[in-house]
Amino acid sequence: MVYLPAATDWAGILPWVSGPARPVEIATLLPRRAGAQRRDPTPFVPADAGARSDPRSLLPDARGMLVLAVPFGDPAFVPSGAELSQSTWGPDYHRVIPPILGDVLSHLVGRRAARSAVTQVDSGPLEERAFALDMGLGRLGHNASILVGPWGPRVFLALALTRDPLPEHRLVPPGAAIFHPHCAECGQCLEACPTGALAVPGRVVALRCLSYVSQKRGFLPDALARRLGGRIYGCDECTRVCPLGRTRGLPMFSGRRRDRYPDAAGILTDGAEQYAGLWEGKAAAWRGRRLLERNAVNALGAAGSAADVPLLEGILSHPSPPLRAAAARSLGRLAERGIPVDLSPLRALAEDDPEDRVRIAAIRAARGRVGTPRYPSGFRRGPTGLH
Ligand code: B12
Ligand code: SF4
Ligand code: SF4
Repeated sequence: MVYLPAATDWAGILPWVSGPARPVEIATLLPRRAGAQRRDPTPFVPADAGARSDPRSLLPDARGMLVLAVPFGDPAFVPSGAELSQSTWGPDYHRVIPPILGDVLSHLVGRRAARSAVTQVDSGPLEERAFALDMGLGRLGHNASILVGPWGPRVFLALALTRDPLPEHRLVPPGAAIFHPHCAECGQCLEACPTGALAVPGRVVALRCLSYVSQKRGFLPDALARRLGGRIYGCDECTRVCPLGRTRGLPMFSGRRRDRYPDAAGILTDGAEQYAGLWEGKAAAWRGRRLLERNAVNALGAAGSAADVPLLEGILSHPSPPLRAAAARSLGRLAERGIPVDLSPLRALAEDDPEDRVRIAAIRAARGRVGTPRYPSGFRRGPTGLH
């Protein structure tokens, strides 16, 4: 059963801040960003820094802003096998948090003002972490997330813009250091990152981040496929290790069995109706079934067993080249793990497949050189100047 507190209780149990809706000074946070954005573009971020930093790009007559942190996940959970990011556990947060924002606003400024508010939850132009920082909700972590109270990085950020001013309410005093003070002597997230994507504390190299890799359609980059391992969607490594995230999230986002132990083979074999029953309305499904299938094929190589070999062999003739390449790689990985695999279909694929990238994956798999990691994990510590 989902625990839903009465409307006015949300404001009592969730951390929030409010104040005037002024453009946020992300220049201090994004000094070297213009160049980095060119080198490291993702389709999920608008290029225009002005639109990301000015609330008027979402609501032209905005005067007040509320920023809410909604805790998710379970710090005690240790993943094994196929894995779904805790940020996708439960109902899709993009869909269920806006009404919660409305409830908190109703409590603060009344129903009428709440009804005319405009909300953004990981779905609009505004740079949510920058507003959360500026409004005093939390501090920036070396893992590039905003750390809030006993949940640390395990919070969704959500914004609401109002046409009326909101009273100023901060949790972190103005002028406090940007980084959380604990980060200076911790660094666990930097060391845990499987791809070295956190080469500079507080900044993610998006194209190397497994969360991004898991959401990008098409071929899995060869050098990152092995690092992606059993991940079906997202990556929790730099969130999971953070010692500041020690408290469970809201019950609705704390994970039922099917979230905690996703069925990778099921993603590939379920009929349309069964798939829809399990995945429709889930945050992890926003990029479509084909993407989850590709990641599931990859996950079977890392976490599957001999029972998965026939399924993977069947996928070698799938019409989707990224799936064929992933299947070849996964069969190679199972062989590497000592599971009996007939390598002749891989050799045939290496000869006959019309796609270069499939042939290359098959050649490497048949030779036992699957996705040799190019990126080192771990990190070299250096000064950031922001403490
Ligand atoms: C695009 C995006 C991604 C991309 C790119 C990440 C990235 N580089 O920002 C990918 C797919 C990789 C991603 C991954 C994840 N994301 Co994301 N993502 C976003 C999104 C949609 C936009 C962020 C953005 O504009 N990035 C581009 C630029 C501006 O980012 P940046 O270069 O890293 O710059 C920021 C900081 O690094 C820092 N910074 C910049 N320059 C410098 C320089 C120095 C010296 C320092 C110290 C800092 C610094 O300040 C900047 C402003 O915040 C936001 C939602 C939103 N609309 O804001 C969610 C959001 C940031 N993601 C979120 C989450 C939960 C995740 C994941 C944990 C999901 C998962 N488990 O798989 C991972 C975590 C990866 C990580 N360690 O940050 C949450 C973070 C919540 C929180 N507590 O902070 C957000 C806010 C969504 C939400 N509403 O809850 N994400
Ligand atoms: S790869 Fe994983 S651990 Fe590294 S920054 Fe991305 S989400 Fe964090
Ligand atoms: S793991 Fe450590 S260094 Fe990383 S964000 Fe958490 S407290 Fe900071």
